[in-house]
Amino acid sequence: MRQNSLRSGFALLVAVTTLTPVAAVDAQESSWARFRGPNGSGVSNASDLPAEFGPESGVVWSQSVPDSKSSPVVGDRHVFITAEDEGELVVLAFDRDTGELAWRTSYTPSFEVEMFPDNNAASTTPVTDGENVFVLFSTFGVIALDGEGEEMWRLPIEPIDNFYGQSASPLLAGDTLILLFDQRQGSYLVGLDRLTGAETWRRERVGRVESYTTPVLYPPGGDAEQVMVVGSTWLDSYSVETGEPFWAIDGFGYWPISSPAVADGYLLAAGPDQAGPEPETFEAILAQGDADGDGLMSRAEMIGLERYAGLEAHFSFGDVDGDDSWNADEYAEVFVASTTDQFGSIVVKLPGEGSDAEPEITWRDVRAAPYHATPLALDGHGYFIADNGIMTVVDLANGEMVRRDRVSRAGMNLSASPVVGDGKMYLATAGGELYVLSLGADWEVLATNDLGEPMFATPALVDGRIFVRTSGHLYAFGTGSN
Ligand SMILES: [Ca+2]
Ligand SMILES: [Ca+2]
Repeated sequence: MRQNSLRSGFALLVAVTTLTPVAAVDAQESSWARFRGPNGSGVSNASDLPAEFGPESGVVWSQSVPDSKSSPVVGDRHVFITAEDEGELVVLAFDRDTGELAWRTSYTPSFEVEMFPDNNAASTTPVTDGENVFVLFSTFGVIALDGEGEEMWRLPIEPIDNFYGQSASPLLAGDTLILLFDQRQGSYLVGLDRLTGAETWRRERVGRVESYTTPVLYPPGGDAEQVMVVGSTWLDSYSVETGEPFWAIDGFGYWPISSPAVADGYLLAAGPDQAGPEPETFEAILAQGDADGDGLMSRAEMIGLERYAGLEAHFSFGDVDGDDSWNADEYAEVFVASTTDQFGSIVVKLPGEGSDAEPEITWRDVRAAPYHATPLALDGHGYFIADNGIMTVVDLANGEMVRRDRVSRAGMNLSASPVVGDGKMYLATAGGELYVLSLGADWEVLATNDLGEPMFATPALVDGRIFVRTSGHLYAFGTGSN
């Protein structure tokens, strides 16, 4: 499905029920409110977290859950997850202490969206203000549920036109729920009132095409003024209050998947390397393969050429108008992207509060860059972990790489993002191993835990608990001492 125009974005706002005002969001010291916890940093203040655990050890509670890619979030009372389960869009709330299912609510998709098979409508992670939870299903829209699972409001969306499927998760800045919809045409960032779903502001992202990243706030504390978006080639800063743009710098990769992280005045980002062999001109491709002579390369014509036989799964990526053919303009976008050198692991020095200085890219390395995993910054070090488990540690202040090494000699398949708590880093892999590492330039593997099932969700670390979602289970692990 392709949309010629998505400028209308959200459809009608419906079903605004009478609300009891809920206290404004506070610091939430003991929650894990959104994708990768506090401001998406991946860094928890939790202590007493175990290093060794698994299905048979360290289990505080566990539950069977349907498979989907979204990550668990933890509010004051509940652990929330979403799933697409047998055609239904599902929100599940578990008692944080006992694991008991508190409630389950489900929705029927409003439409179908063509997306990459690894993805589904429940790939974005919810956000909680501690009590209520806000979810985004890419075949439905935004839903706000209170702590009892009662619907507060809903906001249908129109289909988002991006190749892999909507992946940017919602976030909260005070009373504003912020959502990023980057797509082939008609990208936008929108702020909604947390309590009513009413649109507070909307910013069209002209010239910005698809991305899959979740924004972060800056400064990272409760007084955030800016929301920062790493999109295709651009890092944009907007006012949290009005959506007005503050500044933008380019130099980032096309179609980024890995989300940015902010700490200590630095932003870390990673863009995937799209570069293939030296690209041919569209004319040259037509000359070889345009069998019907219509000046377009159909999917069949394209993959009929030996050089492009492996392209089938990604053919739609370039097919902006959805006619199952590539024209010269569509190819040009792929061509440009595949020749860019604007990718890799990137460190940006951000202007201090109240400063007129320009943000500046202070470090970049195209080797071993993460494709999926969000970087992490802590104690002056930046950590970038490639999907194959090669970890690069950078000294943020002087922009020097201090170490690059493999987490596992056995190989690794990492889609989830690293998280840190109690002085340990946790890496959940698609292979079912959950690695636990010490930190710093001298990091070492402390434990390799076999969870027995693939993990694509990023764990949540709160109050002596590690909440891990596998393809079939949600676990709360602890040391047994709390
Ligand atoms: Ca043709
Ligand atoms: Ca086309």
